[in-house]
Amino acid sequence: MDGAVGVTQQPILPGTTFTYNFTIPMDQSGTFWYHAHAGLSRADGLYGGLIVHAPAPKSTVRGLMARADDYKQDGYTKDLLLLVGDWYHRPADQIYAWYMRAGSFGNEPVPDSLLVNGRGQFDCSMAAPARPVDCTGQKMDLSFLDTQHSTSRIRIVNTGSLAGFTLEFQDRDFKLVQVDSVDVVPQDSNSAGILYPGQRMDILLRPSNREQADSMTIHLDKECFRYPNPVLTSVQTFPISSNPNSNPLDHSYSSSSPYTSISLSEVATAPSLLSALPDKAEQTHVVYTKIEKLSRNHNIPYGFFNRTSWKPQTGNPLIQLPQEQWDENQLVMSTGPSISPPGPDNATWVDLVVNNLDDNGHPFHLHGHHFYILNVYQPPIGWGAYNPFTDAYPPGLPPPRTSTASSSTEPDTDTDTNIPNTPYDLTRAQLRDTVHIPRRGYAVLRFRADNPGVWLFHCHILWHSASGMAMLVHVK
Ligand SMILES: [Cu+2]
Repeated sequence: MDGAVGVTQQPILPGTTFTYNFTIPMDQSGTFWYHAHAGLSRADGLYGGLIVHAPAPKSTVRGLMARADDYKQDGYTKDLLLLVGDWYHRPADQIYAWYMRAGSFGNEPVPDSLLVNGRGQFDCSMAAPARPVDCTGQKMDLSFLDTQHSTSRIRIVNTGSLAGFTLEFQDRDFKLVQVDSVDVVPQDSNSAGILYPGQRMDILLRPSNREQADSMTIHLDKECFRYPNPVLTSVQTFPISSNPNSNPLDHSYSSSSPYTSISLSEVATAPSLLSALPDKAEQTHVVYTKIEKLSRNHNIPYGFFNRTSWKPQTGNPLIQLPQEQWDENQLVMSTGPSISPPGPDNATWVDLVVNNLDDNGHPFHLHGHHFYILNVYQPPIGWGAYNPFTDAYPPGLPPPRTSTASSSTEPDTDTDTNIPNTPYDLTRAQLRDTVHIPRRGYAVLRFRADNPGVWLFHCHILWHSASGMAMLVHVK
């Protein structure tokens, strides 16, 4: 019951109710969120946080997602949620209609502002008559984040439709502890990003060192902003501790920070979570994705995986139909146990190579599974596609070392034969459920197909998933 309309259920019609009944494994906890997976409702505000707390520690907690729990020593006193996302001052169907025409040239609609937990700040004089906004002129602060003498856990979700963002604190620092609900090697900074739509990061925010007012700044990533929207303030600062002299629209911030910003694409997963990762997958699948403005589609931008632009199956959802009855809008990657008898202990390890031929990066999310990101590549020039069935080794990586060790100047030892024949540095794999694949680049994702069902794999930019940038993973 993951809510994907056309895949696992029909839409929940207005005035009706639907009860989600699902079991959360003992070993899964962290920051998640719920949101509409029908049409464009997410952009109109149908979302909220979903926090899964770890069970009380018992020595029996086991498995892939077992929490390291080693940061308990950081002892936070407050547990807070920040739902941050871009925001449009018109209903999502109007925004989408603007995008889905030849005249947009595939340039995404640029948001008007951003929201933090459903509220925002906006210069009311910029409100366009065609885009009325309920503007009170009130300054917004984040004083609920203010814990003067203790550490808070802040769970940050990008609930937006388009833009990633970087989050930065002035006169405060934090420890990054989880990304996508998975423990990472803790890292100190006062800034982290880019958090793309769908992604989450958990930080332990330390108390302010000084008496002066402190604040939080959100920088919306401009990669997808390809035409100007003069009403948008893409860098916004919100005061945390109250100070009558602070100006929430003041974008200047101290550059004397001792930290460099944490790049989320490089954050290492806790080593204890990598022990399950095998050297090789049992199955390999390769797909290509792009936004195409085809003449047969009247130059309207549609998202594609291979030659298929996804649309939800109408009538019964896919999970209730034999695969032969799925319509032509469903591109499916099927996987299942390679060993008999089938069962969770015999689940197949799968490599999914995703080539992003598009001129934009896209944050892809897989339902039903976390995956290990083995490699993400952005070519310096041209395209960096990888087809494991025809290419000797992945672009951007050196050829794998072999066990012959003929070129080695070291004397032969027994350890030479233990070098795995894999081009990937598995010690640097990242366990996530969303991966940003840069423009013209690719990613290699390895996951254990141990959750039977039909799962959507889709770009988490709403305008892209709505226009078809999605496919299915059928775990039999
Ligand atoms: Cu996208």
